Amino acid sequence: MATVDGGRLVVDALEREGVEYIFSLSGGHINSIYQACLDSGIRVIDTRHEQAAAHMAEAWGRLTGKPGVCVVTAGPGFTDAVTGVANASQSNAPMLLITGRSGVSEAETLSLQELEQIDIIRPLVKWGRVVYETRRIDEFTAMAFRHGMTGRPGPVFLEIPVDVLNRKIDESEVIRPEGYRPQYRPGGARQGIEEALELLRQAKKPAIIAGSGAHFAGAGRELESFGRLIDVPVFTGNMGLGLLPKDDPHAFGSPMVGLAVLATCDLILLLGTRLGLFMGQGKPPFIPADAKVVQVDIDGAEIGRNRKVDVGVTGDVKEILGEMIELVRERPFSHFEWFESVRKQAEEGRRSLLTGVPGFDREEPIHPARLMKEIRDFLEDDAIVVADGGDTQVWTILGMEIPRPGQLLSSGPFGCLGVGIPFALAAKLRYPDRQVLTTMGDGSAGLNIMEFNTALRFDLPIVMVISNDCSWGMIRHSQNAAYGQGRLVGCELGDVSYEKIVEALGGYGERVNRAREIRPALERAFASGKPACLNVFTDREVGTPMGLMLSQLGSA
Ligand SMILES: Cc1ncc(C[n+]2csc(CCOP(=O)(O)OP(=O)(O)O)c2C)c(N)n1
Ligand SMILES: [Mg+2]
Repeated sequence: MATVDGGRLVVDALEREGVEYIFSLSGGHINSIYQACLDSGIRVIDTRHEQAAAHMAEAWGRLTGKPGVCVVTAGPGFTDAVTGVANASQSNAPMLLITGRSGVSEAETLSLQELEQIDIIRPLVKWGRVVYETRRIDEFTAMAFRHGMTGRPGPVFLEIPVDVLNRKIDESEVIRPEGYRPQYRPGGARQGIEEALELLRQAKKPAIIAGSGAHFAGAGRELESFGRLIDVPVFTGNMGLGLLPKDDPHAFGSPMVGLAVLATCDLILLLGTRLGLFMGQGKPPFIPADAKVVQVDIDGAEIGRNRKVDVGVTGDVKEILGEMIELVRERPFSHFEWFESVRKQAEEGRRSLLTGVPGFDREEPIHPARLMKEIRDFLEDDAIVVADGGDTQVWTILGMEIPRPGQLLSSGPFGCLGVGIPFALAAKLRYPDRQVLTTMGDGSAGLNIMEFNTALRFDLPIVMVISNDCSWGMIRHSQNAAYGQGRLVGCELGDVSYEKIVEALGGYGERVNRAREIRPALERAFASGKPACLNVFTDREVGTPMGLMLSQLGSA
């Protein structure tokens, strides 16, 4: 009988799950996985920092709905990846981290890179285990996929000690799992669905807010039909952005831009969105204090977080919306008048969001809102935008119109600066024929800029547009607001030629100072066919309400 080693067993399991890439940085503890990849269809995308590999795996998971796989070596390789796992954990993104470890036989001998990794990662993952037997590696990898993909998505973790990984065993000893995942997603209790619909029917001014849960359930078509059937404003947030086509009159964009409408609602139907940061913790103006709330979530533990919910239904958003649609068809109702009364107001609000800010028309210094408008007008309809940075990220989320889901990626509630370049690389890998652009604060640009080397090596021509205010802007504005001028600490970064760093790595770079130069620079950057950096100098004095909110953190 043939023998196999642990690396082969990992790769067998990944291939069975349809994995195409692993995001990684090399190390002695994971060599046998690399070797098995060479003889398989799986390509190793090696980054310059494990954090970036983890971020790429998260973005891959968000874009495909299946866990992105990150493989890192023991000890420092693992600790470098932890930030990426933490971000994926807060964003409910499907991702699998496989890490090497010093050998079981060397435990407590002060061997190379020995660390109790599982204790560090436990709070960040849905499920995490150490594999102690080579013959069970395939089985444990299958378990990791089951845990990662069942119910609410999130990161999972597998640690394989180097002696377990390198051991060769007889093929006949290997446990090969089969039929290890559910084929169908959970629907909600019928009575709950009927109660929810009854509240919706009675409401005078209802709205829907759909989030990442609706995206991961693939509920776009159902959401579109349901919005149209009962005529309600549909807001979308996080990975749910773009679930309705942007020209659908029911698509009201992000809740952040629709606060005026939301503030007048008497019922909110939450579909796969948590009542956390981006939902103002469920408080006004996101959700009026006296509004009724119906919440649908795949994770019952999310229902009623931060505020009272009138009806909570646990289950998959697509399944539940499907049932609701059938029930409304049997007994139709519509909120057309209310919907019509707010549609124009919302449209106007969205139109003037960027152009209405003072300084928008100025040539120099460029207003960040102007930068976003220029980017938005330039990009093709299927482009993917990644938002990174402090104020820059907020301007991007406010400024972009997202035609389809998965076209705007930001760090999510973990607020992790530095995701931009790795997220963009994963997006380009997934969609080589589409424009991929990441906006970026100058501070954030510094965190993972070496990944332009990864971009060059794997021919991933992303475009990074830095909104350069020569500082950690969001924090500078919040310090100013809280402590006054003259009390700034640790915020200034100076004028750095980031475009030259990218040029030095082999990419394309340009500096931009005037508003009218933005569009031609974007054209040249994309036409270059290389990974590119536009270093755009923007108005240092412009902050965002989010920055001011930060200044009040802890003062309540
Ligand atoms: C990894 C990480 N470190 C620190 C912070 C705290 N932080 C939030 S916003 C911000 C400033 C970001 O500056 P920049 O990237 O230049 O964007 P700008 O606000 O200037 O647009 C900082 C340091 C964070 N969110 N993430
Ligand atoms: Mg900045």
